[in-house]
Amino acid sequence: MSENIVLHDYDISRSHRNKVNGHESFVLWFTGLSGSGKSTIANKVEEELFYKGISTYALDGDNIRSGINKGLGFNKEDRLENLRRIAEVGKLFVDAGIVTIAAFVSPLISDREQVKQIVGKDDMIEVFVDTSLEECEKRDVKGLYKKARAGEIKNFTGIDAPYEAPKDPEIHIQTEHTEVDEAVQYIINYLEETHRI
Ligand code: PPS
Repeated sequence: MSENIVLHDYDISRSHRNKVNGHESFVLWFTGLSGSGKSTIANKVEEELFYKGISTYALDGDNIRSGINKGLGFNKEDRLENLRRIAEVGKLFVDAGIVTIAAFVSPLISDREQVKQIVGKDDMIEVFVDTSLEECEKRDVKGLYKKARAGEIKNFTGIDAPYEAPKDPEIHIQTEHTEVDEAVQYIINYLEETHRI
């Protein structure tokens, strides 16, 4: 803790907010390669939750990087800082009583461990959006793989920067064998069965 910083306790807490909202708050953290389908699935999961009357908010890679994390690049240190700030924001959202959907490449196990430490182990549900590099490259929705192969983008995850798959994610979606709607339903079922919603 920095010198001369004194934390204040406010009377209205997360548990008051959760009670009023009628549901728990937590971070649903999607990790996977660029183009794996993280944002597509995350977007539809948020929609399902929202129309069930749940307070939600989505934090997404490209959006965050053009705002709060503008200026951060894709080397190891910048990614760690990117994810540290997002985790801190996620923690605030959880305290605000909101089901927070986060979709970030978050390529390293140690990156995601840091997120877990900041958010709190019990408040983070890891969703591995598992799509092979071959498939992501074939889709190449944003044309980034082509640029990375041509050497126009450095440190591109899967090409010249590593992606470490989660060893024990709470939810594992293999997109090459699962339709988007099926994946969304699987995630909603998980949240219901584990009494998160
Ligand atoms: S990270 O690794 O978690 O800090 O990345 P993230 O904040 O999720 O940003 C990923 C999006 O940035 C675009 N992009 C790159 N991705 C990976 N590697 C490199 N070098 C890179 N440069 C730009 C890309 O559009 C990612 O978006 P998604 O939605 O994952 O495709």
